[in-house]
Amino acid sequence: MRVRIGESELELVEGDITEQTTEAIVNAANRTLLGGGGVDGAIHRAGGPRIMEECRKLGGCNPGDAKITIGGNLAAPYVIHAVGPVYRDGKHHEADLLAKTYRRSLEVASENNIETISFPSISTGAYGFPIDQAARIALSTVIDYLKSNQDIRLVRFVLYGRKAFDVYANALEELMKPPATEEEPEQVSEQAD
Ligand code: AR6
Repeated sequence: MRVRIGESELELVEGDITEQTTEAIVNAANRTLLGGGGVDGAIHRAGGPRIMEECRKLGGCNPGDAKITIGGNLAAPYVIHAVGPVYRDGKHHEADLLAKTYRRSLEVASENNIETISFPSISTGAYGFPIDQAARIALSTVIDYLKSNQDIRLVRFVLYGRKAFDVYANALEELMKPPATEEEPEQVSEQAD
């Protein structure tokens, strides 16, 4: 699934983030930047030890922020290591932090003249963020960014498995719907007395 946002494209695919040939892929990292499971484990396994060598020099990364390294043996020349929020109960600024994580990743890409970038579904694995909500936040943050920044030509979400893909595809369809017109009759609800 692919939509146009201004001059840029936003694409959803089902697949493995480590196989993407965009200029950058985003890692769903943790604040140490010293590796872990899920996307993080897969990226370091496929990319080899040179990525970790650079990560060690970065001094960690706060949730909501992102830092860049080389891509090592990956097809993508760069990895942007982004730290999403751990989901607790939705009342600890998780939504704001998740949006910030996507925004910061895109800013880091722009600062490094990166025009094509692939994201995984940050925070929806080990960090437990409900994927329906995370998909809406991820997509709307990227759409807003692309509307005001033309330097990034392609943003691809790489969803792991059919289920995750469908959740993102439904969320994107909803977000791309034109807003309801004002002429629509208002819903009159019956008041119980
Ligand atoms: N390609 C694309 N998506 C993947 C892949 C892959 N190869 N592998 C898993 N996913 P997670 P988080 C999906 O746990 O929730 C690590 O230990 C997965 O199905 O990788 O942000 C870090 O070091 C899920 O939907 O990231 C941190 O400690 C999504 O990617 C912690 O996990 C994210 O799952 C970060 O947790």
